[in-house]
Amino acid sequence: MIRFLTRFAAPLTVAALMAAAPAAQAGVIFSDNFDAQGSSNALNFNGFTNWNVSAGTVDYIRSGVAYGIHCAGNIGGCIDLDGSNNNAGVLSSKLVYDLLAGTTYLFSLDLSGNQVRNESNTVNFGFALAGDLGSFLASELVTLDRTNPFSTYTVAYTPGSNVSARLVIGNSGGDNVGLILDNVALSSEVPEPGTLALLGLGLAALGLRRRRAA
Ligand SMILES: [Ca+2]
Ligand SMILES: [Ca+2]
Ligand SMILES: [Ca+2]
Repeated sequence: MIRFLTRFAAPLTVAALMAAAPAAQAGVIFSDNFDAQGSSNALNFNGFTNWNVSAGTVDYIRSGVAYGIHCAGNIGGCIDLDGSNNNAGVLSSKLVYDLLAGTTYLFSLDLSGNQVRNESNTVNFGFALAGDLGSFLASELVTLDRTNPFSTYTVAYTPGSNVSARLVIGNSGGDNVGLILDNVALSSEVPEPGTLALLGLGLAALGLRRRRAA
């Protein structure tokens, strides 16, 4: 009977610890759906609440109002990342985020194809050094054809040491037709679930060894 308990108690302990471990805490730090940014289309718009247009131009779009462009969910506002002066835009967050070493940050956004012209466009987005927007700490490239529907793309970054960063989103090229941007979010994820699971396994193994030594 004692043998039976020893053999089967350990897996039960691991399962109990893993069940007790909380899921990753995803804390939303910032989000912007552009729906309250304005009530009409605005070409070469540069009056964003949360964003600087650090290079080129972008257009503010109201869903379905003109140009045949629809925002995520077919409602509200969104951004054409290549404005109307043949110089595609770069958006950078007005806020500087002090990112902590060892914490994982998730920068996500919704992108669709340009919806209006048969061409592909590429957007680079990520975390850039606050004082040097050209220096990306982590970034992702997304290339979409005209008809690609809205989908969510995410870049994850875990700094090795504390760093001050801005969120940067830029479309390549400059022909007045870019990818359509909506639903930007920044969140943090601590602690990582894998770490907790490993901790649980470690504790369980320790308990088993102690029980055998006794
Ligand atoms: Ca929107
Ligand atoms: Ca445009
Ligand atoms: Ca283009």
